[in-house]
Parts: sequence; structure tokens; C-alpha cells
Amino acid sequence: MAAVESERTGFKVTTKERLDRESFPMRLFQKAKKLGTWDPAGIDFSGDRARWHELSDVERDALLRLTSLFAAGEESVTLDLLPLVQAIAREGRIEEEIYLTSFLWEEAKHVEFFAHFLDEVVGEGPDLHTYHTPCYRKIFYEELPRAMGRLAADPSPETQARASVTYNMIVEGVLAETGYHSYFTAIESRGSMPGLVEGLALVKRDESRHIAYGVYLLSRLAAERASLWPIMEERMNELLPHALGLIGEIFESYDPMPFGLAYDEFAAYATSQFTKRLDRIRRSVGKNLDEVAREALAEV
Ligand code: MN3
Ligand code: FE
Repeated sequence: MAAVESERTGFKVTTKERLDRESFPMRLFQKAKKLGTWDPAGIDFSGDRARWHELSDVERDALLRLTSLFAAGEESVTLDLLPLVQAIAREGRIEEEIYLTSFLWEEAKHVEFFAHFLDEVVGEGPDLHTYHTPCYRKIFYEELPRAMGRLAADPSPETQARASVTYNMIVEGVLAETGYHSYFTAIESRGSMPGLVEGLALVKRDESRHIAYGVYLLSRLAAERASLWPIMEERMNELLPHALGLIGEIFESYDPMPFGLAYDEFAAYATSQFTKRLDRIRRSVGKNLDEVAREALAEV
């Protein structure tokens, strides 16, 4: 860790190169300014309220469970992102930091969205912590805050790699994506909840940029140092059982599971998300940074 903040020798924007406005993080930032500016407070839940009360008790319980996992998950990622932003800023990566300003702002809006849904549709209810089962607690109460918090004292590439795998690959790439899949499957099976569907689609679109940044960051780190790849792979494998365990805990809570959701389908979905992400990063080992940047840009 740089114990003492050193003085600056200059600024990127005033060098000959200037800000790299065509870089991948800047392209993500351009997208974020267009697509990430929706207002959670403006989502109309009036159509959802009636449908909520038409659901059976067990269906409402399952949707409330899923919502409690998302709401707390969004609060968790909002609280835990800052040390990564700080680590990137310390390295003077201005383009990445510029993108990350939208990342944190979007996570904050997601917390607002789920809170708005809980207030407008669910109303007063029980303490939702009861839905936070052991695997959920392991990931969101322990592993995520620990992996991100460690960056404050140790912003090394190794710590960045473990933090980003935890945050972008497992929490966003595996859990959140599997979560949207179950939300949409559940809601569509019972006709629509228009406000929830509208907001979830917007949250999901923001998340796709977050994951794209995570893949970019991990690919850059792996391209810079091949020795980081085994650390990333180890971290993925360490956390996958808890991610799959969480899906198991949700399904164990119901017999039968409402909305016709099937465990095997969701476990397979989560595993395929995991494998896809892992392969993406693995391919960047041994590449040079220009190649990594070009490949990332090709997907924007
Ligand atoms: Mn989010
Ligand atoms: Fe996110």
C-alpha cells in the first residue's frame, strides 16, 4: 500500500495523449449516461399492487424472499464498492474511475428501486432478514464486505482480482443474473406485474455494464500478470458452492416450489453463467493489453 499519498507529477488530460475517450471504460460511461439515468422513484407500481394481492400466500412469500435477497444485495454492493473505486483512482486510471462514478450511482438507484417496490406494493411487513439463509449470509454478510474492504489497506492486483471475482463474477455474474431469471420466470407465469418488470429490466441493463467492466478489469489484470489467473480461478471455485447452496436453500424452503420453478433449471443456469465468465477471463491470459482492450470494445 502507498502509505503516504505522493504528490502529483501531472494530469492525464493535459498530456499529449489526453483522456482516452475511445477506451472501453469511456465507452461504458457514454452508455451509462444514456441508459443509466432512469428514475426508480418514477416507476408506477399502481398496477402491481392489485396483482400482489391476487397471489397465493406461498407465491407472495417466494416473491418477497427473492425481493429481500435483491434489496439487501443492492445495499450490500452499494456499501462495498467504494474501496475498489479508490484502488483504481490511486493507480491514476482516470477513464476507469470516470466509468465507476456511474457504477456506484446505479447501484444506489437499485437500492432505491427495491425499497420503492417494498413500500408501494408490499407495504408493512415482517423483518425480511428471516429470508437471509446461511449461504446468503456467507456471501453478502462475510465474503463480499471482506473481499472489498481488504482493498482499503491492500489495493494490490491480487486483492483487486479476488475482490472483482467476488463482486462482479459471483454476486453480479452468477447470483444476480440467476435472480433475474427466476424473477421473470415467476412473474410471467402469473401474468405481469408491470412496474416490477419495467424496473427489473432497467436494473438488469445497468448490471450488464457492471459485469462488462468486471470482465474487462479481470482480463486486464490477467493480461498484465498471468500469475493472477490461478488466484481468480481459485476464488471462483471457493465461492461457487455457496452460490449454488443459496439456490438450494431457496428451493428447500418450499414444497412444492410456487410458480412451477425447478431447481435443476436454476442450478444449471447458474453453473452455465459461471462457466461462461470463467472462460472469458481465462482467454485473456497471455494476451497483451491492446488485444484485451480491442476485444472488450468489439462487444460494446
Ligand atoms: Mn445493482
Ligand atoms: Fe451492479
